[in-house]
Amino acid sequence: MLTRQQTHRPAALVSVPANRPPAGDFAADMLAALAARPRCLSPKYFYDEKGSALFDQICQLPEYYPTRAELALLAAHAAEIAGQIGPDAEIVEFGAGSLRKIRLLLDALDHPVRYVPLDISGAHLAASAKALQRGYPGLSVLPVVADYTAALPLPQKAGGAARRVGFFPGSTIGNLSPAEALAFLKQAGRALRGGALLLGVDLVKDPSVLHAAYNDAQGVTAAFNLNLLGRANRELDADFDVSGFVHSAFYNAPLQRVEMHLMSRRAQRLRVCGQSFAFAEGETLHTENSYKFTMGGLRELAVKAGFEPGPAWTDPQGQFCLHWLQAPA
Ligand code: AVI
Repeated sequence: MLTRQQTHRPAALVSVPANRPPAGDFAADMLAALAARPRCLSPKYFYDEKGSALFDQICQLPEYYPTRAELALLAAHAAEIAGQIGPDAEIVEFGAGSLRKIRLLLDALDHPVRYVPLDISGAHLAASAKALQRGYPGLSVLPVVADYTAALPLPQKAGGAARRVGFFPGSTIGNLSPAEALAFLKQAGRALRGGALLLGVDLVKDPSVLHAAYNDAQGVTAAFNLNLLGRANRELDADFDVSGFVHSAFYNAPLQRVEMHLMSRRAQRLRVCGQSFAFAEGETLHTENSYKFTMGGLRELAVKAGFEPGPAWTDPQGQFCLHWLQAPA
């Protein structure tokens, strides 16, 4: 469905037709998840307004190192990365959250022509884009509300843009299954033809570091996970007893991923959209996978999708990596 984003914005921040994810998807996907075994729901439903705000808090947590590690890499290598991007580029950011990272790039770039942030959370994106526009009044900012894992409803490349460069930070690609990640990269390769993708990925590391990052002491990650049930209660005529579930997150080493689940504390019944479901004690709804990568594994995936890997920037502890991937010509 093509809709027009309704926001009040300054002149350069134009409204765009966007592929807004149909509201009905959450209901259908939640019902399908509850009917299936094992029960699994896409992590994209975390990001309602409250979930997006909780995720911003996660990024500030002492245990959640990826955001800090990636910001430090961008700050340290901005000039080199800007050299790869070149002058007069159009930057497309996938999953643009609070837009902190892009500022580091924009500050280093030689006359960026346009910035196109894509995100599933319309209200959050509009607010972030507006704030960014204030800091860069001369830059054309074109926010697009889209589930970029399903389709890339990108506008035509900006007139005067030398090349289109994608920016996919935060290791959000790790929230896709390997098959979905490959499909996304193939699609991105087509959209960025002749340009490149700057991709940030979290690296395989000591499981205790990963465990702490997804089980923070303040319980913000738990609140983020449990908000999914609150969201269902708010939006889906559901009656989840949120206190009847507990956040569970652990590293699955053979699959190189952190798994998040919501585990039922007791045997219980609940209703969603008029349908009744039972949870046994200890039964879970699997809410997220966060895949971790090796340098070689990521390069292999990129090559499979048609990209040509270029330079990669990583920190001395090997926590996080930014990959420069040349898109097909
Ligand atoms: C957005 N994404 C990359 C985060 C991650 O680490 O997988 C989401 C998250 N889940 C729990 N904490 C953060």
